[in-house]
Amino acid sequence: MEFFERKLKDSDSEIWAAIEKEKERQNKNLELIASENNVSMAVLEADGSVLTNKYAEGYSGKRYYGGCEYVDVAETLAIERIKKLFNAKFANVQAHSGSQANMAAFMTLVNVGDKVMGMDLSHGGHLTHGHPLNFSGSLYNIVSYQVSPKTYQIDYDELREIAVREKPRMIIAGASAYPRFIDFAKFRQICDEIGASLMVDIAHIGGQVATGLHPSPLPFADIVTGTTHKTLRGPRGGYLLTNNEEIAKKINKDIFPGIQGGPLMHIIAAKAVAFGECLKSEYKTYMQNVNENAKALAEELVKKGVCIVSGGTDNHLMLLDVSKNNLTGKAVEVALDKAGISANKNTIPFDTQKPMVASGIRIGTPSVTTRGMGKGEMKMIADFIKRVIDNVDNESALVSIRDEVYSLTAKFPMYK
Ligand code: DSN
Repeated sequence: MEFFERKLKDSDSEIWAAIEKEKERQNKNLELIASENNVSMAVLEADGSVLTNKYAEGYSGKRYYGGCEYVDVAETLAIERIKKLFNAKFANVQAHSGSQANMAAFMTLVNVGDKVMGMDLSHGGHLTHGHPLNFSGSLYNIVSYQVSPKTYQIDYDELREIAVREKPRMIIAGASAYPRFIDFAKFRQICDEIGASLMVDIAHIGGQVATGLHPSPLPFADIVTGTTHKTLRGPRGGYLLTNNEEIAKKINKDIFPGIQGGPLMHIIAAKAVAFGECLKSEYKTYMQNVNENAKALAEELVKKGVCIVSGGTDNHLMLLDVSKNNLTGKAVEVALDKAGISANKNTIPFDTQKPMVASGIRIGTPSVTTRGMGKGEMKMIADFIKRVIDNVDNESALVSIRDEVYSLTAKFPMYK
């Protein structure tokens, strides 16, 4: 039947054109958004597969629909692979996003109205770690912790002081804009002292944890949550891990029927493909390169006089404090875009600007490393960024940087 054969280009030229343009943008631009990456054709294929047609409420072997025998295979593979990747006893791969994974972790570990302690968003945390406009901040009683004004890193003595004073029922470790190692053992000690649960969100550092480049939170956390589309280089989505069987049962109930209905089986299949890729030795090399590139980029930027929050990075991301150049994150983000470089404005600790203006720019190396770039290219990228910072209002300078960016990316092609 023609309906099943019609290509997107012929059936919806407007959406086809938008996708083609986006593909061109991804190929030509330097992608420095720390939470983005570029998936393999295998992941894209599973993502765009006929599994999108299938309803499969429930879990493998216990579904509310017939005809689930093949999607069961996909979900079981995804679960087995992620358990192996993180050395975890139990996993749920149905969370549609990191936010929904975090919501399920809240539902499993605490009750509405309970006190929960999370990292302040502008100090590196995440919306779902207690922001007042998010479910976490509106349904739970949030107390936040911040980084030290001296080191711009977590001060574990202060963290303990707040925890002992406030006695939260749960503490959240993990961040979306924190470039330093996180000491999960210390978090556990503090939680044990006050009888709190520990939730760890590794949405950003999942790749480092999976490859041993960052200590694992699994031995310490009651629940670990994460996303599959950042350093793990998979489709957009979330997951939850635990080593506790009772908690695992509760997580499964809280994801379905608690929060979600039918799981996205095409996404779960694509997650399985990505986890399979992460289990290969070449993924470890990739993650080592991601971290080395980030370190090299941060060092080059510091050499050029750009201020990096906390002075450097231990992972794939860094925060530039552009207030030191009398600029806002917003102005630099726009200028970088004009130069063919995608990044995002980000509040920095103790920021005096509103989030939509911000004093920082967050950049990361997962995408450029996937393209095959190395230390030589990081030097060039640092040079591009510094020249953009020096020329935010100079349109012709930005256009000429963009030409150089396009020549660089042309040497590292991605999707045809
Ligand atoms: N996870 C966030 C990021 O790091 O971009 C978005 O919610």
